[in-house]
Parts: sequence; C-alpha cells; structure tokens
Amino acid sequence: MTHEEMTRQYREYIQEYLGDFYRELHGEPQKQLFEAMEYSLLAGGKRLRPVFAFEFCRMCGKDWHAAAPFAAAVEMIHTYSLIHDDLPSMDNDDFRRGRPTNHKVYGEAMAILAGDALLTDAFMVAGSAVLEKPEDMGFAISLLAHCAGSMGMVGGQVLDILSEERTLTEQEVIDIQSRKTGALINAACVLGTVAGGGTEEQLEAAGRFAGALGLAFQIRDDMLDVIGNAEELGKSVGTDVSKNTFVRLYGLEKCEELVQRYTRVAIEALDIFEDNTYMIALAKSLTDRTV
Ligand code: GRG
Repeated sequence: MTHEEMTRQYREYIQEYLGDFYRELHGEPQKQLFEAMEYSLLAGGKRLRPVFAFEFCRMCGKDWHAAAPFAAAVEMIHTYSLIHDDLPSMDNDDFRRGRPTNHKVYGEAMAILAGDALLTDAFMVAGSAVLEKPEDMGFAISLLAHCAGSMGMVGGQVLDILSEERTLTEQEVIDIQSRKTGALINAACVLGTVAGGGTEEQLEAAGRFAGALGLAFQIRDDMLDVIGNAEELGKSVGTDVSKNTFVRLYGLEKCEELVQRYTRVAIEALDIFEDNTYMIALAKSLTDRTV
C-alpha cells in the first residue's frame, strides 16, 4: 500500500467511525444538538490527529483499528476546540473547514453546547477502547484529560489570551503553543501507542515525537496565516497579526528553518519504531503544507 493510500484509508475510516457513533442517536429529541455537532465533526479537516493515533498503534505491531476509540476521542476534542475558538467571544471567525462556522449556522448557544457535548462524549468513546493491557485505561483517560484541560489545551488558550497585551519571550511562546497545539497531538500519538500495547520506551518516544512535531506544525500554521490562501485553507487568514505568533517573534525565514529543525528532532524520535517510513514521510510532508 502506498503512503497516499494509507492516509486515505485512515481518513475514510475515522470519517465512518465518527459518523456511525452519532447516527443511531438521531432519533433523540435533542436532534438539533447532534446536527450542530456533526456539522463540524464530519466537515473534514486533515484528520491528522487520528492518523497519528492509528499509525503509532500500527508501528507498535498491532492492528491499527484498535486505536479508533482514542483517535475519535482526540478528533472530537479537537473539533470542540475549533468550534469554541471561532466564537465571537474568542476569535470571532466566520469560516472553518471551508464552511460557515458553527455559531453562524446554529447560533452561539447551540455552538457552545455542541462543543461541550463533543468534549464530554469524547471520554465516552475513549472509554470504549479494548486494550491489550486493560490496566492502561486509567492512564489513557487521565492523559486525555490532562492534554485537553487546564494543564493542556485550555490552559494554553488562557495563557495566550492573557498575554495578548505584551510581547512574549521565545520560551513563553513555546510553552503556550506546546499546550495549545502540542498537547492534543501528544494525546493522539501516545494514546495510539497505548492502543498498540507499546513499551515504556515507545511511549516516551511517541511523546518526544509529538512535542517536536507539534511545534513544527504550529510554526507552519503561523506561517500559513501570513502566506496561506484562505480558500485553500478553508478559514480566514491574516487574523493573527496582533497575536504572539512564531512569525511575529522570528519572521518568516527563521520560521521556515525552525520547522525543518523541529521536524528533524521529531523524526529522530521515531528510530525506536521498526516500520517508520510512513510516519517519517508524513512528518516531512507537513513542513511545506499549504492546508
Ligand atoms: C477554545 C477550548 C478552546 C481551546 C482553544 C486549540 C485551540 C485552543 C484553538 C483552536 C484554534 C487554533 C488556531 C489552534 C491551534 C491548533 C491548530 C493549528 C489547529 C488547526 O488544526 P488543523 O490544521 O485543523 O489540524 P483541521 O481542520 O485540519 O483538523
């Protein structure tokens, strides 16, 4: 199977899995809530986090389908963060994943509730994983909460908001972005490794990969806000001008160099996995992504 076929297979599977999860609930009286949730959840996106979860599971030598509950959970949390981030009280964005943002279609109250429900349901899905070592479930759920909550993504968002009025140091920007973007990527990679029954060394390597890759990914994201195309990205560009981005800190040229550097560090962490060629190719392909 080619790398392109592997990506397509992972993406199609997560799309189906997420769709199936909510399909049977459509008869419920809170139908409008499900519609709002699915509107954003099934709108596509790169599905990068599920791909990471599947691939780390596969690299541990296990059938990658075992990682589906974790892959879905991380994608649901990611989708909730996008819905909430687009709200008028946050970034006040009109477009996401190539369509009007959730609150533009369903109203602010429903968008908040759709995000809340996606976050909460994510833990229901994650808890349905069947693990080789069932005793790992506690660790998995706690890691997911740690990455998503006050010590992870939400904490990073708060630090970002609180720092808007001042120029940050390099270390502060790295710390904020590692939480905001890196934490969920970490959850995807480490939980994929847990689903694959990975060793302590593999878990540590997955975390190291995610830390470096998360930074490379966010730096490229900051660059795309300046050099990207709104239509291709499916969201507005030029919205980060007043924010503490890597581009503001370093300028585009240095950012380009940093993306390469962090990607090399991420790839080095993959040495421990035997069949790592797909993940190496994927990491490299993200360095010059345009979406
Ligand atoms: C509001 C709870 C809350 C959290 C806000 C993660 C976050 C913190 C906000 C989302 C917006 C944002 C710019 C996040 C940075 C992470 C990032 C680069 C998100 C976009 O991820 P992609 O490119 O999106 O993987 P797709 O649509 O492809 O899944």
